[in-house]
Amino acid sequence: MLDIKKSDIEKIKNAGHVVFFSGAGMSQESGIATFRGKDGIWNKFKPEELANINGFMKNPDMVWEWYKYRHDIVRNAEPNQGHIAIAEFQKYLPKVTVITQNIDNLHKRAGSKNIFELHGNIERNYCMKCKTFYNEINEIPEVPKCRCGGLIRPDVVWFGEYLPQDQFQGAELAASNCDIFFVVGTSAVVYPAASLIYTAKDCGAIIFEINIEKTDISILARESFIGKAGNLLPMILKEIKE
Ligand code: BJW
Repeated sequence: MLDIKKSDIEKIKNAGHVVFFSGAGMSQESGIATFRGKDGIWNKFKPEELANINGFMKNPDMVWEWYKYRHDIVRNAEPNQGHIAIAEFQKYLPKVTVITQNIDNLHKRAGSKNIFELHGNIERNYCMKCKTFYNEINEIPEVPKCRCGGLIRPDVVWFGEYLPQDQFQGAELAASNCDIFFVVGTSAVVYPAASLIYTAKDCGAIIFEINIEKTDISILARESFIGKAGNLLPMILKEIKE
């Protein structure tokens, strides 16, 4: 059940710019595991061994194999009703921006147009030495080498690495210039991505949260809608369409 006030529906309908800021919970219903929590990836794997440059340099084949495994899951996954609803919001609102921490490309595949990817994209890879980009090599079982001899790594952001500046700057601009900022399926503990919620709030946006449980940022939200993104987003969309 969606418990949203009529006045909030009106605010969304009249908004000039709506941002959806998504995390791993957004894709949970597409069969992609979240990071934290009971069934999270970090319960089975150690981030310090897999999601940082030292782990990769120590054991590149193991890290590559882990990304190959996750790439297979992403490739076989489909956007869920939540991704599809966000894409459909574009038809009913003047400006919609998606800022995602996810690397799975599912917002794009659902049809969203204006997307900032803060933590990269698992479908791209690049040479650490000459920075040449490579797609379509995720099937290779061991870490591939570039023509220049450099190691090829996934184009994702590991702990201790800077976010792609163009993506983060675009996201900051969107967060500081929007009327409504939806925070969907993120624990909001990873920075600087989570700082965008504070940016949006400080710049006057109304924050709505969609999550299966309350988080550290629930206190910033006008409403925290508790439930699955794939259920709640289509319900909000339906209200906007009426
Ligand atoms: C549902 C649902 C459903 C489930 N519907 N909801 C101390 C203070 C501040 C910062 C730091 C600090 N110590 C270290 C840092 C920096 C660090 C950081 O933030 N660490 C914190 C963990 C403490 N940040 C960095 O290192 C970043 N870079 C940086 O700071 O650069 C500057 C710098 C450079 C050099 C030197 C020093 C500084 C980079 C962060 C990169 C994050 N990378 C990852 C991996 C990406 C690649 C990969 O996938 O392999 O990004 S980690 C992982 O966490 C991934 C995610 O994008 C990110 C966020 O996770 P997310 O999306 O929130 O997922 P979960 O699992 O946490 O939450 C899921 C939520 O969904 C839950 O709330 C569920 O309830 C909910 N849910 N089902 C709705 N159906």
